[in-house]
Amino acid sequence: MIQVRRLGPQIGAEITGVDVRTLDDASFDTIYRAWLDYNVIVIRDQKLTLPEYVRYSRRFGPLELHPSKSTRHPQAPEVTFLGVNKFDADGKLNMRIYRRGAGGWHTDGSYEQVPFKATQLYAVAIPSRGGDTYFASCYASYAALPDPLKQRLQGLRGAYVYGARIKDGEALLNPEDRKAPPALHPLLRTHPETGRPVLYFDPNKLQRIDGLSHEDSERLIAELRTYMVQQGADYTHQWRKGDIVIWDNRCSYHKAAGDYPPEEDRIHWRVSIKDAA
Ligand SMILES: O=C(O)CCC(=O)C(=O)O
Ligand SMILES: [Fe+2]
Repeated sequence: MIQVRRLGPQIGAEITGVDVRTLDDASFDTIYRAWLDYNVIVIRDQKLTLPEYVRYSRRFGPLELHPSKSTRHPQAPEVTFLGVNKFDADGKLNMRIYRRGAGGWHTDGSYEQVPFKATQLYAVAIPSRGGDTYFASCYASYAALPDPLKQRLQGLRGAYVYGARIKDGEALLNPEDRKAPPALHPLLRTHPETGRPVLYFDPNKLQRIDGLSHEDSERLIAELRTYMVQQGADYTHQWRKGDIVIWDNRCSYHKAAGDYPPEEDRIHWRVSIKDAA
């Protein structure tokens, strides 16, 4: 019997009593609704092959091929490997792989013309300690903005490029994929399915705020950073092997802790789910 249990005060819910390989439509609807309500959904104890994972993921929408081609799964290009090939040939820890997603609060796919609807991770190997993923609500960020700031943000758009604001941010891209033009998105967006307003913001990939001087853009970016994580609107996920976690990139921020023992494995299969254009 499917059950939904709230995890954080505003975001995060755990689903129990399901095997995603044999889920009927009514149970999937329950998961999808809970996902819209709680933004981050955890399903424990799943034992999946790669094709089973891909098949389940597609129920949320078509899958996007991630631009980091070198980290795509060799047998399924729509799946990205996280935590694989962590050591270079000379035995040195590759920090781009080890700390992937740990460079700061962000939302996935903001550099796309249509940003990713969702990201889903399946935990294949989990270290003995550390390696959590942190989540925060963009609805709460919007709600915390003072009215004059909301007014200033009306009509402003961010220009997003993969890795724009982190050192060697494009390192996981092939050289030929590094010069994509920025994607422009309003800083205040309405979630297409819930109709609720959000602060849509990703300082890692935000090259500049369109139409502002460099100084004004930098000042506003610094100011908006302070609204990303609101007290009582976060959730920390402590992974167990077999967990599936899906988050809504249209209304949540996340980051990896990036703190687990590097000699241990932390491996996820990741899919990026497309939004309707
Ligand atoms: O590994 C994690 O905890 C999250 C990594 C991340 O940011 C992502 O997969 O988009
Ligand atoms: Fe991410």
